[in-house]
Amino acid sequence: MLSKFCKKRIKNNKIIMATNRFITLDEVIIQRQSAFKYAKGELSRLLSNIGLAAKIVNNSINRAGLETNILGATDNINVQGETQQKLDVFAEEMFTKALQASGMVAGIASEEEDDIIIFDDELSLNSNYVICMDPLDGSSNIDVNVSVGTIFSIYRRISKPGTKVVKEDFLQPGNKQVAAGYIIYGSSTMLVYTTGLGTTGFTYEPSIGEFCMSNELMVTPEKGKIYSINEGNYLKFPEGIKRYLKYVQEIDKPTSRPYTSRYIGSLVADFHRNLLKGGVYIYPRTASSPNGKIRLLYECNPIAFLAEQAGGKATDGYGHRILDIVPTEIHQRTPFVVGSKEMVEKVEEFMSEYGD
Ligand code: AHM
Ligand code: MG
Repeated sequence: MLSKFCKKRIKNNKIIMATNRFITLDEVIIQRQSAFKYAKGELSRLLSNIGLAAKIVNNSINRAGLETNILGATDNINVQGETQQKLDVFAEEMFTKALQASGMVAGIASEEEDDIIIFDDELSLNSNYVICMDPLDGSSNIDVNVSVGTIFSIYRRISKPGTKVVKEDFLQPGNKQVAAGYIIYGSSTMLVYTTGLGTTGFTYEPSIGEFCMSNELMVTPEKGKIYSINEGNYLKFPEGIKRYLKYVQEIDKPTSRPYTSRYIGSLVADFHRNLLKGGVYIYPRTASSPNGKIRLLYECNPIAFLAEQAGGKATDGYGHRILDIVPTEIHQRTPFVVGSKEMVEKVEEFMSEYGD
């Protein structure tokens, strides 16, 4: 749901989609920090450091075809049972270093690590924030020059500053996020983030090495015509999803059906396109993956927060708002339906009528 802040800005016609001067990420973060309810400088520094790591990773991704040591798989299998790509490992290292250097983060939960990473230098121990991240989402697309992304989610820790962070600091529901965002390494590189006052997009300008504001307030269409799902899994889908797919493929002029199928296989890229154009991304549970594939902490929650802040919706397809799910495990998975409000609600309707 759009916040009062966004509605007021839309009403007063204060949305500037493209500015006539370059306003950088750092400038915007500082301008907006007065609206933040906790200590002002901390989150700003943290977001700024995420921007810095994004530039370093972006640089390597752009040069991936030319670097001999950066493409391809490592010998490691991560906690998800997936082979780690070299760029997965590199991106994780860059983000971890930048976050520790900010001195504002006490620990990280990452897709690539079995357990939480605890920072125990004095500055980090005394800091207030923890991060959940997927350093490089869409890994299977790295080697073939298709868009990938980084996803992050920021929480205030529950444990006392001055002590080491514990798992419970990360097992908070998504509605407790203080900020979240992603970086998409695509035809251009963009950083999109929210602190609960709308969703804002920045485009990387390589000539000055800065992220510049390009989408001040991103508002997603209430309905769209794009559906994104891995249809290769069709036979394993719940009955509700099979029926929904039949519905979107039917010819019906008044509702602009059939819809268009678009699936990149990088959540960040599929979500980003749907956010701008209107659409729905679905990763349901399947017969072989009863909890779906997408991870709650560092994929679903941040994307759900951004979606809601842009006027969209995110559920598990069974009537539960993603942001209200209380996690019990760091690498917990959940079925995921996210995007334009009316489209998500339609999927919910089919799921409640036909179920699994
Ligand atoms: P990853 O974080 O290991 O890359 O996995 C998550 C990705 C999502 O970005 C994407 O939407 C999905 O997995 C694609 O999965 P599939 O190949 O099963 O369609
Ligand atoms: Mg991922």
